[in-house]
Amino acid sequence: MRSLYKFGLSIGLALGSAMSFAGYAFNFPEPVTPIARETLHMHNLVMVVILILFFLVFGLLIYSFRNHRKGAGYKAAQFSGPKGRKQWLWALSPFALLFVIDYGVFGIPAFHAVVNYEDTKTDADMVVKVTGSQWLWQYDYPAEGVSFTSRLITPRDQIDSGAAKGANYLLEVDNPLVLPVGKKIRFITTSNDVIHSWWVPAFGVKRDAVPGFLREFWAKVEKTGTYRGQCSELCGKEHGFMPVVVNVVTQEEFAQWLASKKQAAVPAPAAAAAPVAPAVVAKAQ
Ligand SMILES: [Cu+2]
Repeated sequence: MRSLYKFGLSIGLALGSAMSFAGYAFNFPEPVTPIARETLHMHNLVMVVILILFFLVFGLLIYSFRNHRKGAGYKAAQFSGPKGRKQWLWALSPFALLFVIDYGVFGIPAFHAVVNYEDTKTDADMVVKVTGSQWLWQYDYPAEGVSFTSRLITPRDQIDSGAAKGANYLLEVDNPLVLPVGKKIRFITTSNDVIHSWWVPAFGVKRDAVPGFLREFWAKVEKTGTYRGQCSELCGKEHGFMPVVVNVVTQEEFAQWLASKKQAAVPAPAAAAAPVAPAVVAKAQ
């Protein structure tokens, strides 16, 4: 009894401390893409079915322990002779039930979700390439000719020397990824060094960025806003310092942002006319 009490207390404390972490919640974040919604539905479906099975099985078990015990004078059933056939019924019916639940109730929607997740090409509106590096993300818009890196900007003293932590501690970057709302974005991901993983919980996407491979995923974000995520594959010393921030904006705002990025990428006429270009200097050294 004492050990049971201790067990209960430790579980309570563990849950209590987990809840005190800001930003951590028990449920999924609000889904903003078709994939995230499907994933959440799948999760809820499985959760409901396994809870029903849990209470059914344990209810039956506890009922039998109480009412069918020898101490209460219960006579054990004999499964020999012609009654033996019934035994097979009891052995096979849970198997059949689990088969139907696994393949029918879970399997079909899960299959649909996986196929949908992998379908990056149908009706894709634009392509964004995501490259993981130790320890930042690089974003390229190949068709638009825009590319930039995205690094953590949380001040070092918040991390190292106990300065008060900001609202988006470790989840803030210099150049967030900008996407238009309601467009299907086909992401292609890879890495420059080790395996990273691009993850935005509200999008329901997480895909490993593997050096030497191009892997794909997609997102069609239905709501404007700022979404945050993290690298979710342990990738070295600063794995915890390469967050993902995505600004989802309207079509017009996206067009404006794209134009401003393109302008920044074109060197100013004065710089282009300079006698020695920086690249030449670098080569000469
Ligand atoms: Cu990483």
